[in-house]
Amino acid sequence: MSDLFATQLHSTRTQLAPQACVLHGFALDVAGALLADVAAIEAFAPFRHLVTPGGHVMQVAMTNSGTYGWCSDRRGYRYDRHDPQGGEPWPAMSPAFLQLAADAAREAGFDAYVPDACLVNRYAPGTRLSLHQDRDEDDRIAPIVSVSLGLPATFLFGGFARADKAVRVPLQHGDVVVWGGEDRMRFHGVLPVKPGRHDVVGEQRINLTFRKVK
Ligand code: MD6
Ligand code: FE
Repeated sequence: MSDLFATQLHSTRTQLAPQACVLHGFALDVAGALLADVAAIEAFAPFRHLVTPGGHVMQVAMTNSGTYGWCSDRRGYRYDRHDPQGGEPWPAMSPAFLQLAADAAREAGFDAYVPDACLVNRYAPGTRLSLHQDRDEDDRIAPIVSVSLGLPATFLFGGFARADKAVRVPLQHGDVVVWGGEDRMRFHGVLPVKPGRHDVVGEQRINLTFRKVK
């Protein structure tokens, strides 16, 4: 994409559904602060490839920040207050994380958003995330706020059944996707990340997914 097009998309919005939208470039101004916070989280709770209940190793590398962290192993998916690797509480959510999540949620029509979990995902080139619903949270109405940093990716945003047709949404560094309310349980995923190098983030895509679990 040309710089001109990228600039035009800065601070515009794409509505995906009644309560789902992309806020283009919404996190650009705070990307540096968010990445510094990711480095601090990673130093304390390293990225790791979780195993699914079915025994597959996930392509996406994950860690967490906040009161609850999303975990997967042979026993199932769940949220845990402690990192199973080491038993410590997950690193607290930073002021920059909380502020960006609340600001993006408000911009998308969700007031007073206070997430209690942030799943931090790292996609190396070639990594994909197959269509899924985020359904391990008690709160099925509060929005998911998903921040893209680094390499671009194509986000898939579908319906309420896996087989429903999904739209392809190009995501750039600094874009934020918000989905909640009646659209909270839509299937979504990420196509394989194309090889490349981002000026700041390098050969990877970092995604922050904020949720309200309890
Ligand atoms: C994204 N990620 O990377 C969207 N969900 O743009 C997700 O929807 C997601 O990365 C559950 C677990 C990890 C994820
Ligand atoms: Fe998800």
